[in-house]
Amino acid sequence: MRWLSLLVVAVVVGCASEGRPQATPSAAPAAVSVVIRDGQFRPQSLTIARGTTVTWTNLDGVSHTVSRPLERGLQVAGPDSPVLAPGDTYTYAYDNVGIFDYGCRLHPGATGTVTVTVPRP
Ligand SMILES: [Cu+2]
Repeated sequence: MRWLSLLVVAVVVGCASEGRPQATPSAAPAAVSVVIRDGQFRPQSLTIARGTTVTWTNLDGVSHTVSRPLERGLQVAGPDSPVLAPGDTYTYAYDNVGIFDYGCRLHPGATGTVTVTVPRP
């Protein structure tokens, strides 16, 4: 006599909720991206509203930094990253209006400028 084995497979249905999360109006400050490629910051200059966060990503095969300049031997406001290995990122929030030059400490020819403006009311 043969017994039929009945395999009961419990199918667990993943109950993915139907409702998609609504896109909520973002109150977060704007964010922009700069890449480092071929020894240059791209874009090399950009204009942003105060409070904007800038993220640099090193897409080169060598290390770079994102460094504020020295002025009369004093550090001024601006980004001051550690050495960024290939693939690393660095983020800095510009909270003051002004024109901010920066560069790579390892490659003096690599420079960039961020102009920070007052947000529109
Ligand atoms: Cu560099």
